[in-house]
Amino acid sequence: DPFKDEPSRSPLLIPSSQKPFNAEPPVQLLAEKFLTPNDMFFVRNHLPVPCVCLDDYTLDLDLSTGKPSLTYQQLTQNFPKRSVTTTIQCAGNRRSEMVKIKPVKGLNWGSAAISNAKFSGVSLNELLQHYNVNIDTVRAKYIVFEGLDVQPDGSPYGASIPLELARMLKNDIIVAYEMNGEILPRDHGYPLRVIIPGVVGARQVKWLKKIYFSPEESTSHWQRRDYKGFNSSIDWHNVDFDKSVSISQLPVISAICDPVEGTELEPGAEEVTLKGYAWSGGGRGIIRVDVSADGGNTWHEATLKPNGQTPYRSYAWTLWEADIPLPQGQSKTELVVKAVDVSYNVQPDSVAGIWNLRGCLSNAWHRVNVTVPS
Ligand code: MTE
Ligand code: MO
Repeated sequence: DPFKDEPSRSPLLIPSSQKPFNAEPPVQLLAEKFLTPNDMFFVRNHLPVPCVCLDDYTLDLDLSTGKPSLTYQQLTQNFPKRSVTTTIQCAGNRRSEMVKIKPVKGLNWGSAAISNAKFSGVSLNELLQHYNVNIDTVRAKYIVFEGLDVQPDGSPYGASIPLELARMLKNDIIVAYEMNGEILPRDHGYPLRVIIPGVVGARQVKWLKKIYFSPEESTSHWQRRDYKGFNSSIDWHNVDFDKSVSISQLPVISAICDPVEGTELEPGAEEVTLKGYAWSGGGRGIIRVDVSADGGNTWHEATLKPNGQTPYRSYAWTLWEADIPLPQGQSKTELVVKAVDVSYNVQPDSVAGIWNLRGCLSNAWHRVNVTVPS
């Protein structure tokens, strides 16, 4: 059984698959803490979790500079420790809402395939400088990352981002060995994982083994045949993955974490308190969160909890809260949230127009139905 050495996990996590292990925390817990505790951080594994022995481990930078690979010890001790607090989101977060329009292929994620943590490690740029590589002048088009987790045919999990994007983010990309001040947990990539803030989870390769530059994208299944967007009329008989751009920076999203779908509020309640998250890719900060207690007819502004970051380098989510009046004399109502990022990007109002066969990028207004007994 390739899954016999899996790490132990919190019983609070809600699995969407066991082998490989995939799970999200209870959504109400997400909005409670700005930094998601490590054992509550969502888990997205495509393959068995590799068992890494540090004695045999090196990080290989295939840069033809003649300098040897680095050991874990060298990486953790010979470079300054850099940190970034960032939200990681799976492209399939909130997929379960797309499924209601038409079936899609993928794990049936609710709204919690997203979490936020402080990652610490070595700056990618400083690592490259150690190899005398200047990321601004290196001749290539992509930077490729490979993990130690392998498919039955021996090929590893791999991902890439355009070098242009890596250059923009060069001081913010880190090779992390710590998560929230603890040693990186096995489920999240022990011993090393690349953190590319503002970019989809799929490119932030865990159990990092190799980094190299290439004239083309990673040839992995997940780069070439997955994690891409399509219009709603494309289905499996007419899909052409080569024609679609790989997802990297993510669009603006938000969700109500509390109350959850189907909650029965206090009899005769006149107000409701909503809590949730809002986030946008590319470091675009959240400038406004609108909430409604009548299905989107009337809007109120939620109170944003500052994430301590600046508007164009805002990698962490913004948690928000709102006390808003409930429509009176109605036994049920729909709570809604939508967020606006610093580029004034907004979320689409409904799922139908953004449906796609893989159920990625599900960022429509988030709706939660509650009842109010009289
Ligand atoms: N890296 C490796 N090596 N193998 C994987 O299966 N999954 C990716 C990414 N990095 C994956 C990986 C995907 S799709 C996501 S969403 C994130 O890891 C999830 O990170 P997490 O499990 O730490 O939340
Ligand atoms: Mo993902």
